[in-house]
Amino acid sequence: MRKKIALIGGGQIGGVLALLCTQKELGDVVIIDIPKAEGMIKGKALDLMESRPHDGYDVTLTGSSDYADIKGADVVAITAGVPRRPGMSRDDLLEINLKIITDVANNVKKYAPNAFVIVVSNPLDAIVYAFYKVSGFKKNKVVGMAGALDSARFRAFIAMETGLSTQDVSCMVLGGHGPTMVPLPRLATVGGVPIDKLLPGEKIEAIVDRTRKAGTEIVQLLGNGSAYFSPAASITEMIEAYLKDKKRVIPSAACCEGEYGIDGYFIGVPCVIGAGGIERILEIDLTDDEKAALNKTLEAVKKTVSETKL
Ligand code: A3D
Repeated sequence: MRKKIALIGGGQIGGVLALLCTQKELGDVVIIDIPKAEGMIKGKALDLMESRPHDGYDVTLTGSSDYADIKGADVVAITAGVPRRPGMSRDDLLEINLKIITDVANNVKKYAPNAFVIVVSNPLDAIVYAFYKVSGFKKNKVVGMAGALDSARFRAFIAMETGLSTQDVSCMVLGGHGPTMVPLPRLATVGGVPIDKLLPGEKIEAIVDRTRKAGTEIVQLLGNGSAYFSPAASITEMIEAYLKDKKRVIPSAACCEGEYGIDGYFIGVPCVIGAGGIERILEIDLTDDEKAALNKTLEAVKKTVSETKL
């Protein structure tokens, strides 16, 4: 039997995510949105159904505003909410997206209690925490997508600056999904070669800075929303890792209980994603500077989480 993937929110990210999940034949896709947007998501689902003959994929897509349609979903990816506009920080979205995630969490708990849930709505670190608290799901079944995207951006910039293949770039970004995130250039390599052998120090610093601000760079260019192709690709990678039990190591916002000295917060750490969901958090030794940066990002995460009052 095919797997079932529920996408809560069928906007910019949700639409591209539906396309990527079907092109990879990861499972049947149900897109849920508010009643006002039902025509739009039914239209996207039908449009994708009609592109099946070209690509030859056999999964089905449907759009609905009735949560009963996510019944028994194996994976739930949540992009419901509002995105940033120029001049807004991710934290500016908290009030509205918190109300939405509370409603979504209650419905996911009711209809898809065994799903692996990937939260994407911003401010990510607080919204994933809120989903966890409201749903009561086990910590291995709830994760925030952020590190996959932040690391992909870091990788893309390294590839762009070195002129080498993105495929060979490996790197990691830890911490909260915001300006205090912690890219780790010390661990970045291209085909196993450390990047400080390929790029001068000031270029590496510029890449790190651009990575931290990459979301805002896209918001400013688009003018009416935030990035959606790369977030959708990052979510797809996580869904695939879970459904295919790939044991991928993907930086993700996971609930730490003692790892990295963090307790009870979701924050970006290297995670093993397989059939058990977040199967393991990998702990690596950090330098004093990296530890200080992680503490700073933790303070930022604690601040937004405290505003959820959960
Ligand atoms: P957008 O295109 O506006 O889509 C959001 C969709 O959610 C819309 O179709 C809404 O109708 C729908 N929605 C609103 N309320 C509900 C509800 N109660 N139930 C179901 N659906 C609802 O936004 P987008 O797709 O560009 O972005 C979605 C979210 O992802 C935003 O909060 C962004 O800030 C966030 N985002 C996160 C990242 C990360 O890396 C964490 C990256 C990019 C965007």
